[in-house]
Amino acid sequence: MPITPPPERNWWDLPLGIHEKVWLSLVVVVGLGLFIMMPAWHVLGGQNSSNTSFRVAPEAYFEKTTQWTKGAEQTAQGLKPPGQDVYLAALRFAWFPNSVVLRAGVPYRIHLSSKDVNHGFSLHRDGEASQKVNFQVVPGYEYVLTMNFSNPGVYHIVCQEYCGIGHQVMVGKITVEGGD
Ligand SMILES: [Cu+2]
Repeated sequence: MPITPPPERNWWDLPLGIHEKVWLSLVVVVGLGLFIMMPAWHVLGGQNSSNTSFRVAPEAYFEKTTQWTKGAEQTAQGLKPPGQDVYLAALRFAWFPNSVVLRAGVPYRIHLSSKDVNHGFSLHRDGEASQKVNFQVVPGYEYVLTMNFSNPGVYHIVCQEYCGIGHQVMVGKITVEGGD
């Protein structure tokens, strides 16, 4: 790499060298490829998120979740939903309810909303470092995610958006039982 300027002062008027042309072409091709992948992956991607969302008053959503918990079956592992709808409310600094029990292979509609500030819904399977999903949970909006767990196990719900002094204790749990 040169550490002194070229002897000719107007070197920017000189024609491009072959190496510069090759590298610039590569940059354009890679940039275009990544740009095209954005809309293409929307159609071709196998793991696109499936959420719909609509406006809801935070108090109304919390009330709906409370009613839902009353209709769910209480087990040692958490609440078993009566149907395929699951309601989770995020609030400083907990998930309500904080543990639910689902079955593998069943498509559930997971409803999410926040009672107070912006939270994040992310899932981490027990013993695995990778994160499965990550969604914003904004107050005033109800999100409905269609989720079908293919693998039984324990999934930790971790708030992924810094929401205040107790953010680090804001965890919940989804226990997925075998689909046999
Ligand atoms: Cu939070």
